[in-house]
Amino acid sequence: MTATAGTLKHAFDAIRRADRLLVVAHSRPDGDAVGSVLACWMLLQQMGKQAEMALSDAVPRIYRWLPCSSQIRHWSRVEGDWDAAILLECDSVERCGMKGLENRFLINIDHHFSGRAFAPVNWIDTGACAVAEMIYRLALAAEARITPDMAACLYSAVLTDTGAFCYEGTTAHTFELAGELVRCGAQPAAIAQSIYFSNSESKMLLLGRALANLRCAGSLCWLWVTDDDMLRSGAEEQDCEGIVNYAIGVSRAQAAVFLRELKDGRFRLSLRSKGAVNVARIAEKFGGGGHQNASGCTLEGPLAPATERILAELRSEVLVRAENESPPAI
Ligand SMILES: [Mn+2]
Repeated sequence: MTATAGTLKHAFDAIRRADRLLVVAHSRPDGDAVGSVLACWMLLQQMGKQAEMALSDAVPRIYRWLPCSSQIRHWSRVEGDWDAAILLECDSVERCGMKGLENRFLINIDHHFSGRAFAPVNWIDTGACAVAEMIYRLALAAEARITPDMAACLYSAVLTDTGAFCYEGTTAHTFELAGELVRCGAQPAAIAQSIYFSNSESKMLLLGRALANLRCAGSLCWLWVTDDDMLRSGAEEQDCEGIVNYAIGVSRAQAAVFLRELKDGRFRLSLRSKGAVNVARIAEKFGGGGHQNASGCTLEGPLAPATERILAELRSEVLVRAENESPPAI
């Protein structure tokens, strides 16, 4: 299933025609969203455009060192007059969490399986390892110079969106792209240090609480934190990033889920899987989205029925995959 609505050329032509462009990405931005918004904005500036970038949520702490990240506007409603708005990694206008985009000329650039051609211009490439790869290709099309700042933003996006080059879909091409970005000035060790070894104490305390809640049954592993856990460890939403990886890190785990209680009693879920087990499909069933091996969605509480609902879906997905594949050698 590859969405093929529009090509690089469509997106590039639309960008070329506009003078004033706004760049936005989805709410609760991840490394790909932040890095790609920044690199796209830098590219637009090189192209001589009047450009601004905005996100509905604050830039997570681990990405605030990225060049120019302090210039990202924090908006709940779009301000200003724009010829076009570039939406990165949004499967709908709503996904960016900002009002006031509905009647604007939109350019939709996405690499998710859940990507949809909702805008006048759509470029969806599910083969791209990160939306940053698409921004890189835009920069090549524009014959722009990949500056060290752009390279750092794009490299950080590729690094985080491939799970530090661990997820399915990481190919020789991914490393060629990463290599090119390093040649352009991205510094792998310094970037890894800033993203993976700069955690707050509150995040580590929260992780401890989550790990105390780790449960496994068959090839499923799950863990959770309540709002009380969040309060007691002094953690913020961004401190939940990556906790699910400890559950999928269990040897027998084929699929894993991390559940976080929200203030309104609902639960925010992060799903992970190994190999052919597809958690994007499950997240989409519940109104979320993402990639085959990494996705997210929100469920109604309380914890016990929410856990049962998601485990039932994961169990049947793992079973379907097991039936379609030859059994592993013992
Ligand atoms: Mn992405």
